[in-house]
Amino acid sequence: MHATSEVSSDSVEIGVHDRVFVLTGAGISAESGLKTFRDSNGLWAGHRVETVATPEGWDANPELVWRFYSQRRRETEASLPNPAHRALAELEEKIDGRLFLCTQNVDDLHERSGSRNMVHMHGELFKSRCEADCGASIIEDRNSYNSLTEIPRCVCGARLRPHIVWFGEVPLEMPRIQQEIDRCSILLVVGTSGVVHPAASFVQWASMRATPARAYYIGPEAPLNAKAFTRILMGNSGEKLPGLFNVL
Ligand code: BV8
Ligand code: ZN
Repeated sequence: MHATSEVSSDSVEIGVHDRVFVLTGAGISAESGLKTFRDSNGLWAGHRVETVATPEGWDANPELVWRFYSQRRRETEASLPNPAHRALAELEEKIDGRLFLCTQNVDDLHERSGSRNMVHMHGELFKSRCEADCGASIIEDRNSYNSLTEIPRCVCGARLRPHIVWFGEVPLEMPRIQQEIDRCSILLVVGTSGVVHPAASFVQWASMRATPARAYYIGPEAPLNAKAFTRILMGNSGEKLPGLFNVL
């Protein structure tokens, strides 16, 4: 009696010609100890999202915004990648070049796990840029700024702001993201509530094509856009992702 390759119901088969597009959200970093937006139910460190993650909030109180992002820099530095981040980096390695990762997260846990072919569509916590768009390059910045006198300045004299896409601002790398969605055959969405657009529409874009992609969602609760997925695999990503992929 030869062993049949027992494929559990919760496994995602990846064929030799499959291209995988992965979208991750705050949920993939939850098991690393970083709060999700929903856990803070819209209140981040006691602040309303609108106050600390919008251009209006920045204009009204840049010191508060820098204090908020400085605190998240410290929290992220103290956190470690979890098995979900590592599983995606290993899959990228295994199907070399056929995996593209788009994260909504501003933490660097994917990079620290070895992911390479990726974009941060909502910016990066450890980068700052000139608020006057003077042409100076975006800088790597791990500093904390906790008072008005500390707000960093660009060479042109304008203030440096977090390199983060706030609500009402245009996400980064959209043309490349669109291109990768158009050519993927598998869309994997991990740990995002499906509330914020345009990220929440990616599954529609991938399944409304002439040749729809297979779309899987992994998380402990169904996202808002659940019905657009081929399959919902319920559970924490740190437990579900390792061993999930059946690479042919
Ligand atoms: C734009 C950086 C135009 C900040 C972020 C009305 C209708 C539709 C849209 C709009 C509207 N009014 C305004 C808009 C546009 C707006 C929007 O969508 N608003 C929402 C609130 C309605 N969007 C924008 O402004 C965007 N820009 O639209 O520009 C445009 C459009 C297309 C093309 C060109 C131009 C810009 C939005 C970016 C805002 N910045 N982040 C920072 O981090 O400081 S958004 C931020 O919240 C995240 O990055 C993420 O994108 C979003 C939601 O967070 P999630 O990642 O989903 O996390 P959440 O807490 O919500 O959910 C966690 C999930 O994890 C849960 O499902 C949970 O079950 C799961 N989970 C928990 N534990 C685990 C787990 N999963 C796995 N394992 C676990 N262990
Ligand atoms: Zn400048």
